[in-house]
Amino acid sequence: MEIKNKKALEWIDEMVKLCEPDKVVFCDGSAEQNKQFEDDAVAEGSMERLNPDLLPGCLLHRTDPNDVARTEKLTFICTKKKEDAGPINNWMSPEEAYAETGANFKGSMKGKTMYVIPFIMGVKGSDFAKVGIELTDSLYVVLNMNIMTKMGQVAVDQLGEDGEFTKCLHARGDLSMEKRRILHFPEDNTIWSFASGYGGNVLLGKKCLALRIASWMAKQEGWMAEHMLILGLTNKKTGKKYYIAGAFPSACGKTNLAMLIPPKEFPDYEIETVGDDIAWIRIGDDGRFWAVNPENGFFGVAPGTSMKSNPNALLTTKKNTIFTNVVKTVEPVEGNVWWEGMKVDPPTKGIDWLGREWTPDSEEKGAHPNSRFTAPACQCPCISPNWEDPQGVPLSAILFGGRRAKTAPLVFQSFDWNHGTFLGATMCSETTAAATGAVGVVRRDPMAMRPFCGYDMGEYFGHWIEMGAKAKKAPKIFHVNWFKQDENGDFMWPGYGDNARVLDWIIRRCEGEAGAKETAIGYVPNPEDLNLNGLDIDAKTLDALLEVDKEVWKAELPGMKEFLGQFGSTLPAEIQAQLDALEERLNK
Ligand code: GTP
Ligand code: SPV
Ligand code: MN
Repeated sequence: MEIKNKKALEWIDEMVKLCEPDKVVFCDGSAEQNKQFEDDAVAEGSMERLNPDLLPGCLLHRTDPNDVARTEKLTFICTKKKEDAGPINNWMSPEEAYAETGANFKGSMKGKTMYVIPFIMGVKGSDFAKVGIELTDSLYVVLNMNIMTKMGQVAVDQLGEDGEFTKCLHARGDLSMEKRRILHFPEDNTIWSFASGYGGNVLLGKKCLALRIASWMAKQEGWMAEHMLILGLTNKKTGKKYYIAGAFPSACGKTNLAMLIPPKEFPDYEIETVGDDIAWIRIGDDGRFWAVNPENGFFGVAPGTSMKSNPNALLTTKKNTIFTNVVKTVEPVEGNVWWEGMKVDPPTKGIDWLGREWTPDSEEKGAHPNSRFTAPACQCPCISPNWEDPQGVPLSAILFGGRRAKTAPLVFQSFDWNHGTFLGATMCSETTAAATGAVGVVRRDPMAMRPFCGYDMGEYFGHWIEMGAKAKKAPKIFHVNWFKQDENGDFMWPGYGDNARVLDWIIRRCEGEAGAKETAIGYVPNPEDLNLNGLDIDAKTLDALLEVDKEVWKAELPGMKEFLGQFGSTLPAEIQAQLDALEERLNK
């Protein structure tokens, strides 16, 4: 493999001088070279091979115990002007960031190999794809990038002699929190990640490029980079096909919804998966929103994934998959994987995510709550035939949702685009194990992009308003909540496959066929508007799921005002107008 891009060669040279590796290896993406990388990773001890009869081509990795999730506090947007990062991003000046972490990169690869990973986010050959080059000292990164992106020669071809690319530099360093930094320099199209080995911090094509840097580019270039799943549904009666994108915060159900199987009593739809985490969206000539999944694989949450909850995800991981921080079984079978919520018998003896012996009697969980699988998207049994269409797929609806134990009903529809944008801007969710810090704390996570927006979020809301105004046929916007709880703290809605019933109402609303009642917060289905065929749910629970309590929503207003107030002059007038209108409706 030969890189002919002069800028790329110069930059690689410069970074080699900085990091001082003993050796530089170019990753060409070939099966032979990848096999060699696997063997090398096993030999150095960073990966273990799993049972080849049960899980052919699968590997296991354990991260450092203090390196199990994204570290949002150590993630920075480094723009010349602080205002450009906005009030809710961590900001550092580029000079300070380059100087501080540059000193840590200095000589950090002595005695090690630097791997050069050219990769594409997006569809090969598409003008809507972006090329990156990640330099790393981690084989775990190389092997994951090979699944999550289109890596090697294919990316070098796409880059050409004078193409643009995102400069991505990663070193494991000492894995200390003191030195750990995830730094984004959108003005330089550069990402630096130091002292972590956890997916979201180090697979720089994913959150760092395809969301933070891409959202910045998207704002300049007139498209959108969103933390969204994309699914297709075919109505089996009419044969009509629809696509929906959904923004739910980390570990709030995107992968599960993207692959759902409708319950057998409700066989009206067939679901196909286009993407499970990221959507790049542009307006087509027909005035619709067209969405592309820029990724090549799934980096999915393991715990809770079972043949009951998400068979398609589990089946995707049966070969060529990397498991991180799950239990490795020892007895009665050697070399299988297990995690909490897998709904199969745990091993009588296993090794937990910390590498300790584990049995079902052990007090602590065997798998880390944010343990993950990295699996090729093409292995998903329900992958959409259109998932690599360079044009993308046309969206009928956009969903916002999160974990709300109270307050938000199962589903409601916005009055229009600007109201929908307001719903996204004010959405809330309980924090999860996907990021370090407390779990279960309610926070505002606009469009599920709070940790991933590469610029001022007030400007980002403005971009949403503008995109809606530009599109002749923008998608309808809905809010969903699978996580409403009863007084005992149990989920009231069965979720998973039964979410197809909510998607059905959404599609019928888009077609102007389903009923709803108008409330202060939007259009909410009446119980009879939902198809609940074969679902065992009592009227009281259903009423509670669909309830809009004005007093509860009034109590939300101060929090919304405070949150939106932070943005000052960049908060679009349209969003302020939506807030005022909501207050007026609630007080009527
Ligand atoms: P990221 O990869 O972190 O962006 O997460 P994600 O949004 O793809 O989340 P995922 O689908 O992996 O779900 C995370 C957790 O939520 C898993 O433990 C699921 O079992 C659980 N979950 C998903 N859908 C539902 C649902 O409909 N109801 C309930 N109760 N739990 C769900
Ligand atoms: C998320 O946290 O939203 C993820 C996993 O999808 S990570 O890639 O680690 O960010
Ligand atoms: Mn995610």
